[in-house]
Amino acid sequence: MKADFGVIGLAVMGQNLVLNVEDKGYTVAVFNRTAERTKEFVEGRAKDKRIIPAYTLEEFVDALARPRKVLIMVKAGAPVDAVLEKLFPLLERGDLVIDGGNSHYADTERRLKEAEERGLLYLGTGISGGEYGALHGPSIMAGGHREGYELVQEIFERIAAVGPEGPCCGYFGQGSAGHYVKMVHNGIEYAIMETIAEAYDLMKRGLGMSPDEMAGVFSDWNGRELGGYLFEITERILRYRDPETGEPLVELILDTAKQKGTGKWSTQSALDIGTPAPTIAMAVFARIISALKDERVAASEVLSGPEPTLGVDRGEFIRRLFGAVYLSVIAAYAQGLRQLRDATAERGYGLDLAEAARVWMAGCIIRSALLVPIRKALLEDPALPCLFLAEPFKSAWGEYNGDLRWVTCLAREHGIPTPAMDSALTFVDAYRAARLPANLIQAQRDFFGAHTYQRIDKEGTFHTDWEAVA
Ligand code: NBP
Repeated sequence: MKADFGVIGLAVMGQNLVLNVEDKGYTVAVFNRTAERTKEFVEGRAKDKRIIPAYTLEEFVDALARPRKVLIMVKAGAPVDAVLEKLFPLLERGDLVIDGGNSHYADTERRLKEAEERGLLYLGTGISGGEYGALHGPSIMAGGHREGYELVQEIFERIAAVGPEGPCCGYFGQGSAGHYVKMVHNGIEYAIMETIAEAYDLMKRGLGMSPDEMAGVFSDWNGRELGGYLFEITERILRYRDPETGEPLVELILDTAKQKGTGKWSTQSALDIGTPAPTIAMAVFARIISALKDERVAASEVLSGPEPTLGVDRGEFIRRLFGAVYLSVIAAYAQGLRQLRDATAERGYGLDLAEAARVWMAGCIIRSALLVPIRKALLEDPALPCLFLAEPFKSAWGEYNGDLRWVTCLAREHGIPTPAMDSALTFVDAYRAARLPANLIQAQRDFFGAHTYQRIDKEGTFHTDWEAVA
């Protein structure tokens, strides 16, 4: 009997996806570069299941029913090319290769072309939800050959998480559309995580709250309109005690965060296409600064600043902190969705933004109650330039922007960095400013570089001999 589906790469994601697909009634062939890992898997978690181990790629390809459907779940970058170099020549016209890792979208474009030249189908597919999602229902963002998606649509719909508006998987368009949507998903994830970390810092250093007290605040917020996975896990993290010491584990963890690629790529692409994504960018830079631990410790001895204690009423601060966090989280989604809109125009993806909101409703890291009104706003106006222009976000801005101003002012007065919240506020303040000081920048550019400028009182392009006038 031949397998319905094949998976190459049996690390965390690969193993759990295999078990998820098998659980839905399919036979799965598996291969991993290191044979020991395959053996361990089939003798352990995969025992007595419809899982066929292969110890060479030839054996693996031979075990699959045609057209073959192969999912690659290996480390992004060179490992994907290493697998494809050996796999492509073994496949036949009409077979499908799915790269389910966090590949850079430019790599996906290149690999897709190569697959096409060989008569193969290719899907660059973002899979979110980590270990748990892979096993119980991830969010799946596919892009590439539509005929390829049709071959696996049924499997994807059966393994995906089910949200309030259907299975959380979708086809987003040609080329690298799927990996691009996943990359921006991760950018939004960075910004929400940074916002939550800033709220934690304000409560901890600013108000002197204990992890259990902060967990109570996150639990309350999680039940409100911004509730979602990242708020839920933050509460659970804050309540977790280290079995060895009995201390809250979070306080024993080193304060340096890694940024592995997708958040950085999301920001690089935002800069390339000229779309404003400052909150996502600040979240990446916040992680970069956190990694300078030794320098920060040394600087803390020589650079003075105010005491972090906020000295305000705790109840009032927490009430208003909610507004600040809520608007910052909306800013993260607003900027990510705007980036997808602009990428579609620039890269010709044909992305459906409401569909992205639907696919993010369950299974993925940025799932949130907010995605229901976000999708509704995008269905009403598919070309919506900024979420803050639509209800209920327009009213939320009106209701809470005073809180965001107050919280970030206090944070600045007391020397507690809140880059995500600050950038969310200045993003909207700049966006809603009918006149910005860029007129002066135009004048400066014309002064030193004769770059010319436009005027508000007449048509045309102008240059001034500023030295002469001065
Ligand atoms: P890893 O990203 O840790 O990759 C480990 C796998 O890559 C192993 O199967 C390893 O084989 C294989 N591999 C490597 Br490394 N170099 C190889 C090569 N030259 N040729 C063939 N295979 C090679 O696994 P993961 O955490 O399961 O993630 C898989 C993909 O999914 C990544 O792109 C990741 O970014 C993405 N992703 C991960 C998560 C998560 O929560 N972990 C969530 C969402 C997406 P070996 O056993 O022989 O070393």
